[in-house]
Amino acid sequence: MNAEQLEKTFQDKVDAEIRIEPRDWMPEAYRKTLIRQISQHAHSEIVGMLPEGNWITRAPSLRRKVALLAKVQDEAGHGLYLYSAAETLGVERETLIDEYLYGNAKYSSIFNYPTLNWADIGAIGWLVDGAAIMNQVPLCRCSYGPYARAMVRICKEESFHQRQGYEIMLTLCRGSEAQKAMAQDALNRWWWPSLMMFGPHDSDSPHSEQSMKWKIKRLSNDELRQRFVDVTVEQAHFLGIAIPDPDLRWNEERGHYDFGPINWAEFWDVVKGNGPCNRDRIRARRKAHEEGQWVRDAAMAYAEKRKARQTAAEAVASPTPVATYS
Ligand code: FAQ
Repeated sequence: MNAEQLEKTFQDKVDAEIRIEPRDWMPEAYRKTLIRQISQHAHSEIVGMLPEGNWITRAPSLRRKVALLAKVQDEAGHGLYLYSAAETLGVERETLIDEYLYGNAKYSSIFNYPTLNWADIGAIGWLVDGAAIMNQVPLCRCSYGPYARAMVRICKEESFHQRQGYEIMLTLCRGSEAQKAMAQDALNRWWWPSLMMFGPHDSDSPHSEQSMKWKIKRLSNDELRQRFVDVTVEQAHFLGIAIPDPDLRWNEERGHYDFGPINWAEFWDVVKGNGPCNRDRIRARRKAHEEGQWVRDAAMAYAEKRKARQTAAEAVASPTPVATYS
């Protein structure tokens, strides 16, 4: 088949909802787009451990500490599934990690904001994990098999994370006036950055059109953002706290909430590395990576030892046939 036929067969498969697997032919641009998106997603999960990790030692009770610890560990697991999915596309994990620690690979803008008090842990679970689920459930139907399969488990875990965050918010909102004020303050600070997580407007999103044609993305950035607003506003009403947006109102005609303009200058500034915590986040990740070198070395040495032992055992079990003379 020539390149054109290969491309057509590929697109026909995608259109027929047949998953693309690692050994299947795929256009180079599809492979590159997936490596970009999956690795950015993996980096986000790993950097995303930092804002909440900051509160593990200060959680207000043992139950809260255990739940937060489990959540942060889950994020590490998500990063690992995602790096593994990216590796099926023929790229080394070390290369990807180098690009984000020492190059300029992106990770989600949201993790460059600080967690100032315990209510922020509730707001992250409710809003950030809520936004993550909204964006990631459609990815379970992504055309690339390994990414879609990784997303199934990730979404189940994100769903638990969202609930634990909402439950923290509910507890604060049913507590003292001061606790409710903390919940409101956290919502005020996390609302707009959460809306930014979905990425630029569709008209300013260079990758969306092609990614939707390839069924990597199923819904556009703006569609997902609108779904998130519609669901979350009702949850805020239940909590009894106010979304910090004077333009927010139900639009009967559209059947959706209208909301005010997003500060895209702030978004791009954060993406370019100038958010409140970008430098701290990268510094913390580099330190953890460099201090963990001995663990990776030890794991590699152990794997090599095991392999050598296994090869030796196999040689004893099935010795090379020796020529016999009669
Ligand atoms: N931050 O053309 P588009 C989580 C970049 S995981 C930074 O629209 P695309 C779990 C974009 O990369 C959160 N950069 O791009 C958790 C592109 O740059 P490039 C992460 C952003 O790929 C919870 C440029 O702008 N989730 O939260 C952002 O079609 C709690 C143009 O944008 C995922 O990664 C942003 N927010 O759509 C963990 C989900 N938005 O590469 C711990 C998978 C856009 O050209 C605690 N990813 N950019 O240099 C996706 O769904 C997509 O990649 C989008 C962006 C929707 C993020």
